[in-house]
Amino acid sequence: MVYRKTKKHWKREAITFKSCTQLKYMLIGLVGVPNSGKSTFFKSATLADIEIANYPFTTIEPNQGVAHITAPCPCKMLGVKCNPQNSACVDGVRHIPVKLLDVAGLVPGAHEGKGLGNQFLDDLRQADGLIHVLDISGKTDAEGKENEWDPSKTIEILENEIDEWIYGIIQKNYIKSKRIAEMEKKPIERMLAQNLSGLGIEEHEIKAAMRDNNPDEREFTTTLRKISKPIIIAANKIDKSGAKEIFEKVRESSGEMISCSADSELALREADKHGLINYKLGSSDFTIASGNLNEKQKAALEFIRSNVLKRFGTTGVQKILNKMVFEKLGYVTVYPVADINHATDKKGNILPDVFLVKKGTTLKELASKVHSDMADKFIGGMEYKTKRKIGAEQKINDGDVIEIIFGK
Ligand SMILES: Nc1nc2c(ncn2[C@@H]2O[C@H](COP(=O)(O)OP(=O)(O)OP(=O)(O)O)[C@@H](O)[C@H]2O)c(=O)[nH]1
Ligand SMILES: [Mg+2]
Repeated sequence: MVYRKTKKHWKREAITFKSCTQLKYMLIGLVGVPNSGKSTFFKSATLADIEIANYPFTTIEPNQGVAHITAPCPCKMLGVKCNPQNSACVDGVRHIPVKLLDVAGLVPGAHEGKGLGNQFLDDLRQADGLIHVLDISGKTDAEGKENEWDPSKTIEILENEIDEWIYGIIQKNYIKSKRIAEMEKKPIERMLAQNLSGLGIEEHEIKAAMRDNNPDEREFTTTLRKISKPIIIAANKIDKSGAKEIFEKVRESSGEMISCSADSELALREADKHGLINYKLGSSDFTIASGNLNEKQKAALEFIRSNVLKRFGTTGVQKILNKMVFEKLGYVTVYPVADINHATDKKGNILPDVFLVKKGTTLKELASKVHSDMADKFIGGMEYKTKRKIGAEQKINDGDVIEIIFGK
């Protein structure tokens, strides 16, 4: 299902998301110059019906949809059969929903209104992290046109545009925040955090960025963006000839990036959806499931197997989504249950819900996320594997199954 930003559709989304027992849906934004493959990445991860084309500015209105990150489900280790309610389990792998946002292409000078400008970036204000979809085959220039081009230049340009956008917002709020902070004798980082809450930036992140620079300095924005909206580079179109060599060169000069073939992922996901192949999220191979494949389809799939999966391990799409949530943003999974002996909710569903919480979250903090109104009745918790009591300040481990105990 895809959600577009019309009032009607946002409303539909709110209803869908509210019915799940997941308090915060991670929001991951896709950014990049036009024609780099953002919509292809989006479609491969959400299977939403959206437009993809080989010319710049195909996407104008943002597309929002649900993708899934994957993590080992405790059901396998515990030897139980689970009944997931807010997620899915496929052969012992939990598929956890996250929101994905695909926006229009960004060109140099967008912050001054070039191309489609950067107004549409406002849709990314609440993004937890950004995936920069980059054409690593060196055939898309910074305007999204087909030209020989060094992709390392695109990295610089894109990050600069994002930073200019955030810098503009900070400057609009800094003077006001400073004045109020002085008047009310409050820390500037608190006032600024209040004014920047629409950007999803928190006080401790502002404080960390202020160690090196003042908020009116441009460097402050770059530091703050790195802390609060990390970027992963998806080195897309790795399937094209010559792309691997450029990938290795750019990685040396520009740092970490993950090879990606969104186009291959889309072909595999669609073939799997239509029952032609068996292909699991993030897998390094697939099997043929139907005799209905014609010679052309077989050849296309074999090409993906030998040219992408065998050479690069996977298509990269799942690896990038997982890396964003678990490594860059530092989340772990936890499975709250109502009955620790059977790992069930009140209705008897086994391992019903998975929550994503930041590494280092304590049991008490988890309790306040699960039952926001019951913090004062909180007593403690029990962990499923050890059947031991755990205290309020104990930190959650990845994959923990926990019963939170409340007083009456
Ligand atoms: N070979 C190859 N082509 C790709 C890949 N990903 C996308 N493409 C092609 O690149 C072109 C642009 O793809 P889109 O997904 O529409 O790009 P976009 O970044 O959304 O473009 P705008 O909406 O215009 O900003 C299309 O012809 C895609 O088929 C890939 O992994 N490999
Ligand atoms: Mg697009």
